Amino acid sequence: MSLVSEISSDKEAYDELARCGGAPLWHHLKSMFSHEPHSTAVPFCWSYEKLRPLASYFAEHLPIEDAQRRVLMLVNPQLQDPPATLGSLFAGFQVLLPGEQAPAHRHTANAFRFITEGHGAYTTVDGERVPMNTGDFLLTAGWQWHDHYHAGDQPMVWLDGLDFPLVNMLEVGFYEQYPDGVQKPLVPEGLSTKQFIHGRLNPLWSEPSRVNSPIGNYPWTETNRALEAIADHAEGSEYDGTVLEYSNPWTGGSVLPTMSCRIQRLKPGFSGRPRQQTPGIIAHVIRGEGTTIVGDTTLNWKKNDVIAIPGWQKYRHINDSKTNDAVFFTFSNEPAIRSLGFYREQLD
Ligand code: GTQ
Ligand code: FE2
Repeated sequence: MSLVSEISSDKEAYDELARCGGAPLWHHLKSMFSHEPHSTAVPFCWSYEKLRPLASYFAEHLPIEDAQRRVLMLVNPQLQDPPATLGSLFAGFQVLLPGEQAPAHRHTANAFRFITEGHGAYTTVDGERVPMNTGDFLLTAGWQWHDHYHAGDQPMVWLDGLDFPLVNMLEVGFYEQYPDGVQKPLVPEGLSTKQFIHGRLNPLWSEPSRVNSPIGNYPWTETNRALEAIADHAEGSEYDGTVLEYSNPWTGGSVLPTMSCRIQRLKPGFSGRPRQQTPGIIAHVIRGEGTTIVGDTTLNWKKNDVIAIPGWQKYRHINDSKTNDAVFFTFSNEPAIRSLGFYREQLD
């Protein structure tokens, strides 16, 4: 029997191919193998001034028990469903009021928080109470139990960063609710910071036990100390200014295997050269104001705003002020992209 005898036209062949679960690669080659990346995400700036009243509104009208996590997601205009900030990254502003308790859970996705406003809350991560104060950077690595409690007297707002779009892309997402809602402290408060923050003095009595940094909180006092010590003494990068990476004391590398988290300072009058890189970047403005040009889009930002720079789009940062510096907290998927061999950059 001839294998082609029953097919008498191209149309029949294509239809039959589809019925068999096949498709012609030659119709898709261009779209699936583009010359270079074209991100679906667009450059965007989320205005804190506009979002903050909404955080207050929902804090007043939506009980934490109903929300579990009262988070305003920062959704890229081109990534609505499923919602994401950039292709493989998520950011959102979480608000917690005095006395509120966000129940314990855990998930595969790695999370971290950069505290935008407030003090006196803490998050309990695998039995360690980790204090949260403005400017602190906190880690909740994948599959660690975490619940948040606010013991202070003013609202807390922080930026959450998670890699759940990547986790869901890879279809490796697990999630569990903690049976009792609230974890009991198992170790002294802030122990991981006390042990590991010193950087050049690492504890030798325990072996590295996981792939992420063991530090629960990188306090603002330490971050600011580094920024002030360097000030304008170092040249920094012509593209990105002075950039410091929060590091894993066990490896010297990124705090998480999927995401790198950094502090970036643009000195007064900084006008960066353009560059592009495969990982997308999300930046939270800690202080100052300025402009970031991404492709054809101009993003004007000020304190507490969040900007998204999609991967492989040419960007450059400008600090418009001649007298004040500008500081960002940034994160990206660079470690994931590098470890898979997909990192590329182009410097102008
Ligand atoms: O605080 O545990 O923004 O689980 C998204 C998912 C925050 C959290 C988010 C979460 C959390
Ligand atoms: Fe969570």
